[in-house]
Amino acid sequence: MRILVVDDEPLSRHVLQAAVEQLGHQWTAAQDGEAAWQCFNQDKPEVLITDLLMPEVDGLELCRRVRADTRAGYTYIILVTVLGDRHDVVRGMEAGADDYLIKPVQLFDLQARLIAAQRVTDLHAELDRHRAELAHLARHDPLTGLGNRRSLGEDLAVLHARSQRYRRGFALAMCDIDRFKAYNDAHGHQAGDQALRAVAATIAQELRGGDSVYRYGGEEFLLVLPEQTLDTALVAVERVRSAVERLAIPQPAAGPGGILTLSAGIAALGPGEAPTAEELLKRADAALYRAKAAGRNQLALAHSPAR
Ligand code: GH3
Ligand code: MG
Ligand code: MG
Repeated sequence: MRILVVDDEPLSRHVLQAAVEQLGHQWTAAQDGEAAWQCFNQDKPEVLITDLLMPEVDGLELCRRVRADTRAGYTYIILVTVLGDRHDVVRGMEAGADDYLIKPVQLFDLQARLIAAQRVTDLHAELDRHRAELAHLARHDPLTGLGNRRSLGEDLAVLHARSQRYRRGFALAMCDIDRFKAYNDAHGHQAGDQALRAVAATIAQELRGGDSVYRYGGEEFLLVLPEQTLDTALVAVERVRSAVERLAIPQPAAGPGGILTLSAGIAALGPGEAPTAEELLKRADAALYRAKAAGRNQLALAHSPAR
């Protein structure tokens, strides 16, 4: 494990360092609480072994700061104190320490504490992994790996608020695969899933930095294009449309030699315009409907009330 050893008395510190090293762990050392806090921030250690009484930032304060740190990973804290200051240990445990040792520290006692520390930090690492996995699952669509409807809602709210505050525009494009029901009917649902994955990957690949794509529904994808106007969004979405066409996925419903295509409706929020994100989505959806009605495999721009 990576262990940070803190003690203002050089001798105690060296004894601890030697013991930690003998037990096969890596260590860094600090001679006071403030230096320890800096070491902690640089390279969050798995274990902190700290003297309780130190000038200025003492062991208690260090415990509090470490526990207030919100980064992933758990630092197991062992307080070290002299027998006479034992009563301070309880305050230290309340401040976030996990265990304590009485000076002079015996190798055997340290070894036992570090076995417990390893178990606890391993458990926390596993919890962190599960938490990250859950957070990912909550925001992503399992089939395509794209952001899901929920993450779209969250991201769009942030973008919309920012656009209002800083008077920045953005564009949305609602894309929908053409005659996808027929594709499924002809090739089966599994092939349909594969086509969805291919289209999703292609859209993601065609987007430029700062733009994002979400799976809005079954065969619908929503592109979010910050800082874009209707005209510039049109160029970006046309790039996406033609890339999907170039995949040349056979689509029987499009006639002999037909391929799978995409239609899209684009809406943009001009700087200083006030519609809600929902209103903008509605406009993009209405434009998509017109693209479909006009024959599919094409884009349509939303009519904003101002235009
Ligand atoms: P249009 O050109 O008007 O958009 O026609 P469409 O057939 O694409 O539209 P419709 O809304 O009638 O059908 C969408 C189809 O998309 C129906 C459904 O079976 C298919 N679909 C939706 N989600 C999935 C999915 O996760 N996997 C597969 N394989 N198909 C899906
Ligand atoms: Mg469709
Ligand atoms: Mg649809």
